[in-house]
Amino acid sequence: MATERTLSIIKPDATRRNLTGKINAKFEDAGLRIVAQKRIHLTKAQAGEFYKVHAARPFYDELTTFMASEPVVVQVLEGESAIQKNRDVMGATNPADAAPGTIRAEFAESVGENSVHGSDAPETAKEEISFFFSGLELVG
Ligand code: RTP
Ligand code: MG
Repeated sequence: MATERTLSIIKPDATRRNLTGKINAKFEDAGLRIVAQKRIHLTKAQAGEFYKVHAARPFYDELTTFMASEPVVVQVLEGESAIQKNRDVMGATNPADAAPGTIRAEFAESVGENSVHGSDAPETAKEEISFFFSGLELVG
């Protein structure tokens, strides 16, 4: 197993309900270390750029409007197999399908407003980390 880094976003439905600490505790309990973190308010254009892979999907406009609706917390998580570990802690996209104890099972409001984002592969993790963080913000 290798130490990896992944990009996580605590989405507006969760920041609005003041759940950042509870969600961060789930990451830390799973062995993930928060090595960078900041609170930002995306424009709709920035949200659209971040989620451009979904541009043709019917939920794209709803998703990017939601992601720009209120501040988010963007963070870099580090640990052994961090990408998969983070997705395991997040749970399934639709909270109705998410395993008990996962972030989405406990906190998500709907398939769209599902509290967290996590990178899905090493290449996307690298791209998504550099989308939000400069080298200076990332301690080695
Ligand atoms: P994410 O990218 O946010 O970590 O979530 P994911 O991999 O589990 O899901 P993905 O298929 O990449 O979808 C990205 C986000 O789009 C919203 N979505 N809405 N209304 C819908 O049917 C629908 N489907 C997806 C969710 O916010 C999902 O996390
Ligand atoms: Mg995804």
